[in-house]
Amino acid sequence: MPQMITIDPITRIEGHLRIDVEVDRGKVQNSWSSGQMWRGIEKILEGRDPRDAWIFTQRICGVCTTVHAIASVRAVENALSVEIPLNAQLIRNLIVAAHCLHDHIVHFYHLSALDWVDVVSALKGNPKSASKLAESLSPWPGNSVKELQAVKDKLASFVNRGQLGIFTNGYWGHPAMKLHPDVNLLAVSHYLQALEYQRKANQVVAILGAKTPNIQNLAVGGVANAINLDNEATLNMKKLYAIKGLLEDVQRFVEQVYLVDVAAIGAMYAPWLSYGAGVTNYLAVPDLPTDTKGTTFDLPGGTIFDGNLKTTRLFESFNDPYFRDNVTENIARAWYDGDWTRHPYEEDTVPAYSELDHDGKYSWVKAPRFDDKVMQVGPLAQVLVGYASGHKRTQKWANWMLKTAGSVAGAKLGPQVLHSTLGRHAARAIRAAIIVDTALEHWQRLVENIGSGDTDIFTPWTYPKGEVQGFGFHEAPRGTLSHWVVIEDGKIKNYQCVVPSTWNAGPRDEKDRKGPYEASLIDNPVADPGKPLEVLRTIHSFDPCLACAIHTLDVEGREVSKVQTLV
Ligand code: NFE
Ligand code: MG
Repeated sequence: MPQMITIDPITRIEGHLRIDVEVDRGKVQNSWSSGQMWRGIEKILEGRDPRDAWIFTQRICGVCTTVHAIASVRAVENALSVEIPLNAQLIRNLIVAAHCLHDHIVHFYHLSALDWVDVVSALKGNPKSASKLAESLSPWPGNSVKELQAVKDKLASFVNRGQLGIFTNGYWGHPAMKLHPDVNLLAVSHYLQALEYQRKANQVVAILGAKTPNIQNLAVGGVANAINLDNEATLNMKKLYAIKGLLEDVQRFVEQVYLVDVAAIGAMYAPWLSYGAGVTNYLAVPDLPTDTKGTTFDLPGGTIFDGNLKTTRLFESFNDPYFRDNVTENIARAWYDGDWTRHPYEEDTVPAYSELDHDGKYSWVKAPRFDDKVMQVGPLAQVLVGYASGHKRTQKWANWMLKTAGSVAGAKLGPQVLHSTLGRHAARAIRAAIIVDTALEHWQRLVENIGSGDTDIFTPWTYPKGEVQGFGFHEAPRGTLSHWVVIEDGKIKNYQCVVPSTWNAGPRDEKDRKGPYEASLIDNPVADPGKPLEVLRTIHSFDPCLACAIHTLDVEGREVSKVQTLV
């Protein structure tokens, strides 16, 4: 008998996501992804000054505030044809790189590792053999017997007091948990250490952005970081060297802990390299621009269709018509008035809630499409585009990952294994390594540019009369983010955000094609329908953020039925 399992809300994510799966013969046969809340940022922006849009849009989400600020200023600058100074470009790049490092570390350790790591089993780990295993894989000084013993003692004291503190409510002892107690002990100790390193990355955002979450230093036309090496209050060598030190600490953690953990844990769960592919059309946008116009980038972006790396086509600039002309959103199955497919410049936002109906409308999330195709976005898309296009850093770290995981698993792994649930985790770690290396290089460029006497941070501009439109994209931690703005006589006429989690969490469309979350769940095993851990594994691998996906919160606070509340 098929069984319907509802997980509502899915937690250890940002926002409110409901997943329904139909399970039969131990496997998922059908699935629905539903965003369960609504806000109105895009409506709030209508009629306002486009210079303020970045401040509003970064309130879309409590997790990725920065990314909406960046996409917004890029969109308005694109509409006004404003070119920003090199210092501004590099300062923005350092902020988005650091934000992304914080985000990827938090995602792996704090939001998803406990789908794979059994905290209670770590109590049976042996600090001596765990340390020996770790030292065979990495020079990280935090893997000592003493360190691991301390973590084990801390865990034991939680359990002896009858509570696991932050680790309460996990699926401990679930049959799908497969790691050796020593590996669980190591992973729990890295979970705690990761808290320190995500903070270091975020400190970089705070130093340059003046505050985090919700940076304060942007302006349409540049940044507001005055540069004067002889002044305590401005961006000076002291602050620049603090940033360098923090990034180097994070780089060591990424190389010696994060990458190694993902490779080793991934290898120990090898069957998950064949579940969860779902949609294998991929979309990523280029980022970390190296010039003032946005025509050269250190992170490539583009499209891949049907999982075929030979189809890779790159986006060339912040103005590329291949991106601009191919994005649409469809609302046939989403709670908005109508059933249209429209380009973001042409969209309107008219909420129309009705009951959740699997055969009709069932989500607040729209269904974005690229050239009428369902696309998966996120680190995997970006890494595959980089790998296929010969991007050196991507190839270096992706090959490292495949080789290391392969040697632990005792198998030869090629890039095709990345189309999977674990592939998304691997890609996020690979991307963190690429980004921290690139950030340090951009730090060097910034210091050299300032050293050459350039302290320019802002390009003055004025609003044109009449109507102009622009788009800005950013490869955010969860994937391709784009903001679209129509400006009339210096006021916002229309504003649309097409967000990474919207691409991935979106519902079916007018042709009944499933979105990426939905498609990725088909054929996932489910050992115990009362504890659908495997469903969480695949959904968490995307790093869902529903606040972003819907950028809207029901003002009437409509309650939806909670069938099951799980970790
Ligand atoms: Ni709210 Fe976000 C990112 C954006 S979402 S976390 O990354 O944009 O999908
Ligand atoms: Mg939107």
